[in-house]
Amino acid sequence: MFFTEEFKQILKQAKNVFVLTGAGISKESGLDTFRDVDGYWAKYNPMELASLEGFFDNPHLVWLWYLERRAKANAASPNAGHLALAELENLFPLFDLFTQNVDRLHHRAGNKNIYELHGNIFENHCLTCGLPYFEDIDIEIAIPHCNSCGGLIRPSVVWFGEELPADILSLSFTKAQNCDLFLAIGTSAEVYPAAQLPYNARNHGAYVVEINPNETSFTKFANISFRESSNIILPEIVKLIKDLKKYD
Ligand code: BV8
Ligand code: ZN
Repeated sequence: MFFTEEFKQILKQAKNVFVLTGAGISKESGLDTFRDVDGYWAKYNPMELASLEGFFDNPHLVWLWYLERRAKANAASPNAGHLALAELENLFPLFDLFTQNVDRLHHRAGNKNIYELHGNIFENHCLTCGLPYFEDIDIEIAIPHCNSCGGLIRPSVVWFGEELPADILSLSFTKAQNCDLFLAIGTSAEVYPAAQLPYNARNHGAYVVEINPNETSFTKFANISFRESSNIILPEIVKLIKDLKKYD
């Protein structure tokens, strides 16, 4: 794979790396992105299923969707792209991984500095009082209710129309403005406020790299955009950095 001298210089000098991942990095692990939902779910709009209204309208259907996705995420394995990011974390003095994904494949790949902007699909909590709910979710008879207040139990993801965790969101904006290298990997950069991060990084002087087999609305703002699959190019970038450090 060809890399420009400019890109090599950036990799050599980078001290503070910010990585933003979207559903595309988990595609090669067999997990669908929102856009290419298929099969049984094709007749539903994920934007409706992943929303409070959708849950209130049909909690049983929304729970079925999350239980199916939870099982798929459990059965999936981190791919070469996830594993490369785990190596990358150890190649820079400062490295933060903010993910829009809820599948926890970055945790299983071995990254440490992970921030989940949209929650995770494995945990549950009470919609009313927020209490975590650790029992198995069995929706055969009824939707589980909170043992403390009787509220409905929901998956611990951030739904459309819901605020992101305030501490993680403000940290992401601060770090995006202070990084010198920003990698936007496998995201359509269409879901806000996460999609704002690469623009903020660019406006504060970071070198912004996009990795996506397709063009996105962000492509023209990136310093460099690789029309590549993350599981292919990320291991190449790790190898390049190791070679650059070896001969430095
Ligand atoms: C908020 C968890 C405000 C759930 C997710 C109108 C009505 C309601 C809201 C809005 C509205 N207009 C704007 C909004 C705000 C809304 C928004 O931005 N909507 C967009 C669609 C316009 N945002 C919100 O609602 C957020 N909250 O704004 O609150 C507020 C303020 C005050 C008070 C109250 C509220 C909450 C957003 C979080 C939603 N939850 N996930 C779950 O997973 O079930 S978002 C979900 O969709 C994913 O996490 C992902 O981030 C996003 C997009 O999904 P995908 O398309 O699958 O993924 P992605 O975008 O990453 O694209 C995949 C990419 O991968 C593609 O580009 C593809 O080319 C690429 N790819 C494919 N293969 C590969 C690859 N890349 C690399 N390698 C490959 N091999
Ligand atoms: Zn409760």
